[in-house]
Amino acid sequence: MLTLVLAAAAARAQPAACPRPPPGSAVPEPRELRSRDGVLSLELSVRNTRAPDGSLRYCYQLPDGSESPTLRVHPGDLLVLRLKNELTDLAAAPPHAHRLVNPHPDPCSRGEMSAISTNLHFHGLTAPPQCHQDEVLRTSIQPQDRPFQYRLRIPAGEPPGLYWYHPHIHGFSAVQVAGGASGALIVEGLEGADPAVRGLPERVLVIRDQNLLNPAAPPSKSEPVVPKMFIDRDGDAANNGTGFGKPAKDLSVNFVPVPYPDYPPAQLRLRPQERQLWRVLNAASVTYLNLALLFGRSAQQLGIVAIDGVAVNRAGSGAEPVIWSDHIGIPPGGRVEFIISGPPAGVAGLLVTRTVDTGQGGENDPNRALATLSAAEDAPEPAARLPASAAPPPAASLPWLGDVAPVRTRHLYFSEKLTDPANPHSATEFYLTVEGQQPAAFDPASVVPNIVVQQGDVEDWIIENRSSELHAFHIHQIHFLLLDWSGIAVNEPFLRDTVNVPYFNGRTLQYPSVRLRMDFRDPDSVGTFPYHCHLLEHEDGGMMGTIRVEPASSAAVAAAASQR
Ligand SMILES: [Cu+2]
Repeated sequence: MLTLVLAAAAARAQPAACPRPPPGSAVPEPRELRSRDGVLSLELSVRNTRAPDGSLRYCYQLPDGSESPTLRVHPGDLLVLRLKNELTDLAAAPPHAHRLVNPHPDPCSRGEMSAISTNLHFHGLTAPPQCHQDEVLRTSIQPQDRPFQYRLRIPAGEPPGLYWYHPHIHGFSAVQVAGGASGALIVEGLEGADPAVRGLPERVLVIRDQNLLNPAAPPSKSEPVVPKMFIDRDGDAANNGTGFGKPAKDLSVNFVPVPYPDYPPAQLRLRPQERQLWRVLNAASVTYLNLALLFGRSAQQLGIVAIDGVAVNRAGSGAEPVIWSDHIGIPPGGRVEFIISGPPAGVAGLLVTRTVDTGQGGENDPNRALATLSAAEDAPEPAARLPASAAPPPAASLPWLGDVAPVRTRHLYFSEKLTDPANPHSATEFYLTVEGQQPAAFDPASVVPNIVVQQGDVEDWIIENRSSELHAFHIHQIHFLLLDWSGIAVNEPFLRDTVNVPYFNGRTLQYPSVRLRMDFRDPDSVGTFPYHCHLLEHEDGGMMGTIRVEPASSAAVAAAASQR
């Protein structure tokens, strides 16, 4: 009895874990934390709870209870983040679950992952893959640990733009991220790289996914009738090829859920025809986005200025500073920053995601609304605005990646296999294999990297998809250049850290592929880190490998260290 009373008192002392706005709410802006005098220091707790509606929620909370703050830093700043693991075992462990017995005392060397382990990945940053910085293969923080300090220097040459943080515990990434454990990180200075955004009000929109709030509901009567629903190999609603029907996951906009089957949109207000910079993060665990902004039925032009945290006119590429398009595809993990113009007074705007054909084996990502835009003279301004003037960014210190000849070409491929080929309902194993090696689900206990390169190398990787669904290739620490998409040269004049790889439909002579120019020139990339599918159910299922970037030479390492 006394224990119960004490537990209740302890629960009252803490802010409610992971509160969420109801469907149809105004889109809130995440709390913003800005660096001061070159330092951003914060305390963050990761918590979870089972909500009254039965859904599992995970969140990062500041001491005042606000969720998923946006971390705003400048190149060269120091980020000091003390993370307290307050996860509880909600007894809904995914199939890959195993519990730690006598965990290693040092979180840096623990390696083992369980449902209540956590850590942080700073997606897109070129921070070193070292413990207390951006290391996820060994770092495992347990609830009994004291707050774990992340302490990393934002590289002086980090391109300005949108990055993000999320947990990266192999086997448990999907449940934590789909539960809501994610937040935005902005490297300031985009206005220097791109004059088009100077002085614009800016909004951070984090699109997350989560298990369906109304899984048993029939589709809305306003939708065309779709064929019978099937379940894919991850247990999600499978792609039915129509653009309608039950989605694999619900989506939310800054935590405002937009649930199936009626998709009540979240609410955004802005001034008539106001131009804003939208920084959109696809923090979904498996859902692809294909964003469009409709006024009535007409899709508006969106001015893309940065992708995956890098301005599209990054010095040296010779690209235009703004790429105009009426739709924007974003794979899970990807970010796009773009200029929008709000609707005129009296005209309703609607932010939607259009259907994505994920393949016969993929999830159902149907057409659906996300948010309405209403224009009013008295609409509140977003909390942040880009500076109206800016110095140009420092010149890139290295030649444009597209102008560098690769030292070698590697071949990798995505594939899937039923654990019991005779039983279509048996579990699926997910592989990301270096050609010539044996396909195997990623083994966290393995200490042998799949690939070894030397710092300074530039390589071309041809990554095939031998499965019947889309995968999103992501590599930690570095950015790459997309050269070919399914054998067709695209030579994009900008960089990415996450790229969609088209699926195999069984009818082509060759598997679909991407060709990427991989950049291991930055000394901060030295160390061992993963590459994987960013559909986190696939990553957790084994679709991951590791690469070790070895120091170019001891002299080069000393020179690099002295610059930090
Ligand atoms: Cu995948």
